[in-house]
Amino acid sequence: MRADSSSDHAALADHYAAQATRMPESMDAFWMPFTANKQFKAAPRLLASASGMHYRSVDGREILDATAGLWCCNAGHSRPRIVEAVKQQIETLDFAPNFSMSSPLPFVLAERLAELAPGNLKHVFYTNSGSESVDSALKMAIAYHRARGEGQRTRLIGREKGYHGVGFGGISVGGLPNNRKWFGALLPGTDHLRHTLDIGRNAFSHGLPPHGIELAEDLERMVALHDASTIAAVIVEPISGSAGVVLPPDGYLKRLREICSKHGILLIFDEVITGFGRIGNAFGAQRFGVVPDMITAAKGLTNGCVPMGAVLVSDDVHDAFTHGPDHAIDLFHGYTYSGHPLACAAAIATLDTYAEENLFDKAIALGEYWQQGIHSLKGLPNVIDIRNYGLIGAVELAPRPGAPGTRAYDAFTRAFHQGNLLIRVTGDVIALSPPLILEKAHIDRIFETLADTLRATA
Ligand code: PXG
Repeated sequence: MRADSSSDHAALADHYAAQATRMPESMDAFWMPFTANKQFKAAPRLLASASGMHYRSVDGREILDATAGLWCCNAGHSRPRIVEAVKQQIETLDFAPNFSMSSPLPFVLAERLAELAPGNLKHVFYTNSGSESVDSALKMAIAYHRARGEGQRTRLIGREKGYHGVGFGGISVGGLPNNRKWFGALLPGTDHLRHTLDIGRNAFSHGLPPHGIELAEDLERMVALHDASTIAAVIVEPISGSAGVVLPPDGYLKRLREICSKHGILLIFDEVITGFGRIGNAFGAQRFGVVPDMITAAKGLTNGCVPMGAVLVSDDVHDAFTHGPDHAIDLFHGYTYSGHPLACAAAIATLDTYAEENLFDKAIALGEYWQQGIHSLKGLPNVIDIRNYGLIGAVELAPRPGAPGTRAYDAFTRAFHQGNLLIRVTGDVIALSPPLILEKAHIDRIFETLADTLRATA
């Protein structure tokens, strides 16, 4: 099909729109990520379009999105500014290299992000995903110490239950056994803090769990074991998402910051989920009053509509790379699509939308109502814990004996097919992270549907 005239253009638009909204003829070739492919393809769930708080499935049902896609569409779906900016950009400049060349938007966006960032995190390195942001930050940490003459500081400390994407660096500091055990020896020289999930002491806490600040002292144990002089960085999610929403005990992150500073260890916050308003403020760092040395971001950066990630880097870390002669390359690292113009256009319009609609305040403004809503599920069948912070929520179910994960998965499919509600499950945890544009009526609907779903799920 050619596109020489406006009628040809209209025909092309129809052709592509039809293809994108109907059931595909075959599902064999797409090897779906993190999915039980056989199970999915036997009973597929396909989304055809989206607007605001809702998806529409290929069978025409309107589905309330309680997960912001996959923790990424923080401003809701297909928002006009973002659509306009992306359309305009693709028609103007489709690609521009950023190795010793560039275009205007990466600079414009970096200034905007530096304004939003906490403390002196004034430098922005672009990636295409959270995984790439994490691997970039880990490499920067090791290279930073080397640039300062402390090349023996190479050890990277993560945390049990941590999720830092799927690159070799990310799974090595990550703490989810299924994501690690298949992939060999991983990076050498990593270690893991203990995780902070303690249902025994903290079940059904409203907001941050009161018990567990002492778990931050685990870093002192690492220092005693490895010696601080070998440790480059600690990476943690302020709130772990993929592990099923694990919250930091009150005061824990501040204590981690103190111990890192005392020993010259860089602190990296992986804010792929907590960034861009999810818990109030631009970043979790600000909500928790803790300034890390680097922040990794992605997802909400472009409202999920064009892949993009970023590492926000402190003056101190950045400046360690700038002492060479003018012709020296600062950092031997980067991606073809670092600072892609389409992603930058989407990100700028996303930040404009967040600002125009005060969306970073929503998690605080609605936090109390959200908290009441989710805790109303206490007492329903199999509910063993409920966790919430900002506009994040988790309902943990008792696993079925011998069949872990199946109870939550059944709740997920029932919510989708019968309740017209999109939730997310990991293991036996139902995780919720709605678009920040939601209103009280959506919160009511989410928890009413979830309550019905849990009552119906044996
Ligand atoms: N760090 C964190 C904290 C994340 O949550 C990544 C890194 C990796 O991002 P990319 O863009 O490479 O996927 C993530 C991703 C879930 C879920 O259901 C969470 C993520 C991805 C997919 C599903 O919890 N987080």
